[in-house]
Amino acid sequence: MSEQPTDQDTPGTASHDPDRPAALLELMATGWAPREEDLPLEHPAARYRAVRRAALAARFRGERLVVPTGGYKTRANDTEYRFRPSTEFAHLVGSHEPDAVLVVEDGRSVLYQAPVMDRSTPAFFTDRVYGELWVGPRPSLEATQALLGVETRPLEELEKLSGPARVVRGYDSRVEALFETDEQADVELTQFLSELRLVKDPHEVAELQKAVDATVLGFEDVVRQLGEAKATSERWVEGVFNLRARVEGNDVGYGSICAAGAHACTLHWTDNDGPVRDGELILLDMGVEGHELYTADVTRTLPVSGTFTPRQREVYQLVYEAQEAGIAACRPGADFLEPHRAAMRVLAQGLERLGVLADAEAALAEDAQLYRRYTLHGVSHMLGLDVHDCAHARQQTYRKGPLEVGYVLTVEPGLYFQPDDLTVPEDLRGIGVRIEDDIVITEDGCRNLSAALPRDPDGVEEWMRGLMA
Ligand SMILES: [Mn+2]
Repeated sequence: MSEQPTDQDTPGTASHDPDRPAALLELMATGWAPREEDLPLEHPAARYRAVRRAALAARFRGERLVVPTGGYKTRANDTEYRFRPSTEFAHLVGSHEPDAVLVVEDGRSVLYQAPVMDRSTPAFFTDRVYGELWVGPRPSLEATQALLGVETRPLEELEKLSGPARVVRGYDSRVEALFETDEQADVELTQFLSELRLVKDPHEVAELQKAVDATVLGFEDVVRQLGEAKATSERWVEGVFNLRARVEGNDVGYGSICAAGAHACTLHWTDNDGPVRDGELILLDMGVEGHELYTADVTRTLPVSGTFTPRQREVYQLVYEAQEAGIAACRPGADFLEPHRAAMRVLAQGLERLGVLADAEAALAEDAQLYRRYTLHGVSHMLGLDVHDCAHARQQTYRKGPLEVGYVLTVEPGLYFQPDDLTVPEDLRGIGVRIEDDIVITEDGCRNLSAALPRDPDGVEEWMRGLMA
């Protein structure tokens, strides 16, 4: 008798999976009720995405444009990271299915996506990455088309396409290999899509507001649980915020920075494994990514005890005034860098008062910029689906361009006195403060989406008292 045939080496199975005898495979393939499905109503974002696709088609008239969402990324061996659609794809389509691809051609959009699995073949229960018995049912093509308002076809039909195309690269090498592409042409496509995201439409601003509102709840949770953080570590703070992010939204929009004490001076402190102590500050840079993947990006620097020491308050007040100057510079037509310059002037002058800089004006000189030893980073970046949104936009439209109505950007000045910096007074060493808000440019100036979280030092203390009581 020969051995039972098994599917041990088929894709999506693991070395520890038990053998599957043919009789079992046969049994599993039958006896399932047909799936019944009510078609969903069109998603409120669908009409906005249609406008974006139309703008894309108009820019590259007569060409084939290919926007993949990307696939699962391996964390280790046979475990994958949670899937997140590519930003370009999310902006234009909104499906959350892996491996899907948008093709825009002659003004017509087609979404190629994996259909519901055929249960007469074993993959639906043997494939632990895609098998619907492992990971749950996926939406049908009909439901996806109804929800998103885009013609949706089986993914395998994509492979019939070939010839020249512009492709958003970096997400799906199999899709890139299907077409004749040109690197420069592809860069132009990615660049255009980045610039298309600069102005947020009303639906996007509303989504950003939802992400910010959830973030505010997360900050409140953290303050309520500072006692637990003191008993454990910064990790408690990270965990509490993660909980809120997963319940209210999709995830955190970036690795939370929960930096107590001198960790605040490490700009991207994400180990979050240090102690949380009374008498120190804790810098929290955290943002919820909402269900449509727009993310907040908010920073508050809080006294762990609920009350600033006089020296902490002095530094905090200075950063607050710098942020006020930065926000005041946010209006249509202003340079993107104007909030930065305004905040840096305030910080440099304050650093002179604190005895850190000998001469603010000299430090501000273009060919010196000595204040940057303590300010470290720029004050603004665009915010949207990506925390650093529109990253492929050209300099003339982003960093060297004017602010326009509908832009959403952060204003986030900071001061960082490294614990071993001999150029600063001893009692300032180890203090790091950043305040960051999410600002939308409006006709008459700007609106602070994160204004619900107090920023001024008295307001912060009062807000904390209310939550810690
Ligand atoms: Mn930021």
